[in-house]
Amino acid sequence: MRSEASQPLSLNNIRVTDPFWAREIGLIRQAVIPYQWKALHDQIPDAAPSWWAHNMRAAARAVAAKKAGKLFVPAHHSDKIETLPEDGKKPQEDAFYGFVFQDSDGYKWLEAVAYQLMTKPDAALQAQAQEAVDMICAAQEEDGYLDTFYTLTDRDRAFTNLRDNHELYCFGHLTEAAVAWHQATGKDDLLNAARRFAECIANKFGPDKERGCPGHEIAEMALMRLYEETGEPQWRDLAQFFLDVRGAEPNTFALEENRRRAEKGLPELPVSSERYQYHQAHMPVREMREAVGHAVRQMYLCCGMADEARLADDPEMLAACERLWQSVVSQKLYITGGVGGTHVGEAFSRPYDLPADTAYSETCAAIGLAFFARRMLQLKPLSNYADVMEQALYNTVLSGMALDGQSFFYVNPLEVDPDACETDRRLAHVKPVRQKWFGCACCPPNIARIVSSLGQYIVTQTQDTLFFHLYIGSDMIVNLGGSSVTLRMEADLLKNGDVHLSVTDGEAQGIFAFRDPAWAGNAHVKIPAGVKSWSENGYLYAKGIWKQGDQITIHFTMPVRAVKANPLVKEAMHQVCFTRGPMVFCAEEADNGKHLHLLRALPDQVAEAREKTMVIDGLTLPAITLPARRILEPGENAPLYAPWTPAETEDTEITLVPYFAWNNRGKGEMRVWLAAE
Ligand code: FUB
Ligand code: ZN
Repeated sequence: MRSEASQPLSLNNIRVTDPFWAREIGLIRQAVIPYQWKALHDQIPDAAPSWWAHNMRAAARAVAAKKAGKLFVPAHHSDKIETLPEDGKKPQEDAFYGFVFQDSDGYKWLEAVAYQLMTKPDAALQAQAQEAVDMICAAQEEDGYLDTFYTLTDRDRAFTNLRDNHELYCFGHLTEAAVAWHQATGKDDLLNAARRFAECIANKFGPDKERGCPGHEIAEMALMRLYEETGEPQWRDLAQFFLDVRGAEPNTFALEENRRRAEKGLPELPVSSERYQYHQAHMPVREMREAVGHAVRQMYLCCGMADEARLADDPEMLAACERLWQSVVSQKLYITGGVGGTHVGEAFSRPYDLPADTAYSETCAAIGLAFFARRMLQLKPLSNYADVMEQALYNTVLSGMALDGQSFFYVNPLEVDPDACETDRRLAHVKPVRQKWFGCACCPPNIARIVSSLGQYIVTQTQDTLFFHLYIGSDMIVNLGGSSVTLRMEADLLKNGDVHLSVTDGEAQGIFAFRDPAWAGNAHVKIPAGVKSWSENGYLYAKGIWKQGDQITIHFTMPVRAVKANPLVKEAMHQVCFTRGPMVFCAEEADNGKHLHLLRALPDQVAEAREKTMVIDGLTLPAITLPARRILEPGENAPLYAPWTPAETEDTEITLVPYFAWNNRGKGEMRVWLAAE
């Protein structure tokens, strides 16, 4: 273990009280979790089916039949599955439906529930989650294998297509849920199921066994977590094996593909790694420099790598993580904290290719970036990691869910014209309104789990230092240098940059380190007399003996900022975006009329910006108004082209709302980047 690494607090020891975020966490508990439970059971009218409960129950019946020595005849072969029953047909009871990774949706739901239970016990919710746990355990095969797709189609073909068929991905999500459930309830039913599946995997893959690695990463970080929870080193070893075999020659995905081709009498393909960028298997991970391929996969891989860097104190892996981080934040990050510039492969595009209207920016990818950032913070407290984590959380992660928690975005563009989305197939991936559910529903339960575990992103600690990464109001119990203190942080960044920390109980000696956010103007800090303070890597450190009644106040000024992109971002050339604190603001048709591209913002007059509030869906949110100009709309008979003349404009005012809150007032245009005068 890297000696100076910090750890998040257990969710038992931190309670979010922030006016905005406490509402979000409550919304997940009261509205989103019940809604998603229904979705997993296909009980949301007019929504895409989930098949989760169907597949789990069907797999449990198959497993029971096999245990009883009965012949189980699959309804489909694994090479030919149906995502939907044929038109008008009832689903077959013992058939698998949906994407191969459908199991993971319920695992994420369960993980979210576990975090909620840690924050606040709830017998009814726990009983519902227990039902899910029992369903999952019943679907586990005798040898520990647990993946309903293969159980219901063709178990003999398990582990033959790690590249595409996601059984290690489902294992990863199962394990994440199992650890959270164990921490929340002390129960080891699901943890044992995860362990048994892990054993089944470890019996097959490893340094002296078959070579192979996950086609969609997450097992790496999940195994590291299983190791941290159980102390059983074989799980860290398996994670390390998966990391090191990835991209090594001969490429394991190519080998398995050739085995499948041979069965069909097809010629072999080259076994080199070059063509596996999408899966981040194009080179050994320790050599990676650029974030490429499927964005969620890349982010989850980075998490596993960062865990390895921390848990094995592996400097080579840390250096690779730092390079990948730089690649993302200096060339491939949307201002909204999203990643993944192209829908082709749901992937990172080339450097600086960050289109606004065709953006992919999958909600899960922003969540993955926040996971990665927290892990980098654990390794080294540099404020840039927290800045980006905050940027992802306050913007793209939140925009993935409606303010009422009943509909979701998978893709998070920075510019939307509903007419274009509905008529132009190049924009088929961009939905102008949030959806009730998705055939591929990875994002909604991912939002539920990250928001429910928000407490783990606010602070991390070493033995003697508590790092305040996010200014989100919360109460916490912390052990510093062997003594326990209770702290209350009050903050509400939706309103202003005032942060107030008080020691409400106990006494301890140690250091508090406060991040100086990139968005802050000036910081005015008041610390008790006699406390030594200094600044380092974007954190203000304060060392002293902290006792009940001690107070620290920080006032960060939070001006409205006009922001431009690096000129190499072609899509944002001559455009400006307005931000305040961690929030990116956008213009919506509801406030500014149609044809938002005709607006000309005036970045030089940003000092004229007026902050106000606006009630959207019953929630009071910050808004900004700014002086602007608007190009006059051409008359009906205006020619398509005409000799150049300066555009005719009129003075106007634009109103901007937080990006996360867009599309909560019906369908309409939206723009983050506005043409700059
Ligand atoms: O493949 C599993 C999940 O489905 C990915 O993370 C998402 O991008 C979606 O493709
Ligand atoms: Zn997703």
